[in-house]
Amino acid sequence: MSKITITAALPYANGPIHIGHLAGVYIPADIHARVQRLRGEEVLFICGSDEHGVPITLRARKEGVTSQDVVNRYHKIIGDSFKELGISFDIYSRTSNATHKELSQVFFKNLYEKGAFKEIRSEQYFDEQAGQFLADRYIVGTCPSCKNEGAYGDQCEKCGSTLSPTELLNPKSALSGTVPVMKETVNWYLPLDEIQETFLNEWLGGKSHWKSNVFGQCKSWLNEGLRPRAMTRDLEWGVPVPLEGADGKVLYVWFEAPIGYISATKELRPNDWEQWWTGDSHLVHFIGKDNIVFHCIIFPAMLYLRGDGYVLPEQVPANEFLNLEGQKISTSRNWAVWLNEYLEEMPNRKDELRYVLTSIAPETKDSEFTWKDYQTRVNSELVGILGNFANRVLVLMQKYYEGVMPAVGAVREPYALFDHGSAGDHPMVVEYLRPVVDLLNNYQFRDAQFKMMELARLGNKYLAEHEPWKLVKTDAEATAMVLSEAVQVLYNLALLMEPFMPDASSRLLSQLGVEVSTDDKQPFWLSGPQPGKWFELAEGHTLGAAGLLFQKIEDDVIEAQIAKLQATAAR
Ligand code: B3M
Ligand code: ZN
Repeated sequence: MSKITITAALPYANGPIHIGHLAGVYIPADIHARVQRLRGEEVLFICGSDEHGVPITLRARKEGVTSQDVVNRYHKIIGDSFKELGISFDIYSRTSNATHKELSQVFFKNLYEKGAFKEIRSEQYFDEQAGQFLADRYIVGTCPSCKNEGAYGDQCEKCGSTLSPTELLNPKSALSGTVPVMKETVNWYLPLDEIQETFLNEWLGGKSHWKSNVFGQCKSWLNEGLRPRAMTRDLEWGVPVPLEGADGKVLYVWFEAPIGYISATKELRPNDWEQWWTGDSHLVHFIGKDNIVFHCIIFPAMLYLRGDGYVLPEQVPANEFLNLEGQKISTSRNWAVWLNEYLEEMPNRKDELRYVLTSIAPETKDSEFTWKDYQTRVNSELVGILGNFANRVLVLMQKYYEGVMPAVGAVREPYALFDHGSAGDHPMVVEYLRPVVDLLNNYQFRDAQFKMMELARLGNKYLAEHEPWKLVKTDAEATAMVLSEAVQVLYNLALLMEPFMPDASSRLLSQLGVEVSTDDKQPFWLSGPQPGKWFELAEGHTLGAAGLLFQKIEDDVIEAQIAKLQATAAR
């Protein structure tokens, strides 16, 4: 048994969660956490709200409320909606709490005392009227490339160029509208150029087994050569820099936010939290592609400098982006399907969303969600294949055997589903169960779920081939064999569905009249030398009541969603 710390990127408490976040980060992370738990590993699945950073302060200003008000509101919305979707975090914490503030200050101090930082003086824009330094986002001006007059100090949203504040023409402060002046300030930098030589080149060089999109991005950062990066900022909202004379400065949000994983662990396990971050504990970060540099370069550099046996990430299975109806998902343009609204408007369809988003997960390249495709996948795959198979088997079992597993005589060809006399590993394990487990081990959630559905497809094909509803009139023995094989498929399918669709899995298990303890499920999920196990219900077992596993989605429901998306998009 190993300790595994699984983290999912801390969402900015600046807006609700949308389907892009779910497909890229939270659903794969949840599947992974569930599988590890099913295997009997000791898992902590950690997440929380990222409550600092400039966008939050901008939103607060725009709404005329405090930054704390903004994060309180979204922390609740986000946390509740994750819970409702069945994302099985062991803790959903937040970075504005005291534990986090203290721990990130301790972390900073520790690196400071080790001499890890370089103190660098620089000139930065300062708003004399407001009496404060201006974060890049707080400076607006004319874009040097496209002449857009509303460009920000870090980016022009019109032409997409990345900018630095000094490149802007006619810079103005977003706080007071006045022209900012240059003023000297001191900040503490991580000399990433040096850390690249002493640590990152070699450590990252050994990660060629990571996903190619992740490894490729790391390589290109290293090839370009890293530059020192400020770990403190002249800002008010954030964790204060714990040094004398550092008033008005806070820790860079990307310095303290990843420490949020550690402080959440401490909050959850005050007595043994360190064991999850040191020694032979395993660390896996689930993130989106825009977070790769922070999780594969900066945070590992911090953990390395910290020393004291701190672990480094073993895997960072970052995903690409999900688009929506032909366009990029955008919070500011309100082009998104928001989780909290989905849960309200599409009641009792949690597993449908999990299923569809896993089917189209942007694992290797950007992918796309459309409402029509969502409808098709639910209606033809979940209802048409999985639900239909389950329902046919369970209804026929009630009809012919009053739901009690019949006696099955000697195996008879051609009715057997597989070679029951096979000497080697169980044929169904080899064909279906192990491939699903192997794909999951390889972070290929999309293919794993597809392979799981193949078992349902097989079940349907098997029924169609042998037509037990006809066979029953001529051959009682063969009928018992066919239906009993079909029930066993359904039983294994119900188990296999659990990490992907936990609710539907438990509904199906109860329709099958079984309760399996977590311990008993273990052999199903093991990999390596122990190849997994094919589960069977014994003769005489009584099934539960049949019911519909999934409901068809009608056209008008989908049309209403498309119309809403168009109508509420900001222009
Ligand atoms: N708050 C999420 C984002 O970039 C960012 C992740 C922090 S993980 C420590 O959307
Ligand atoms: Zn521009």
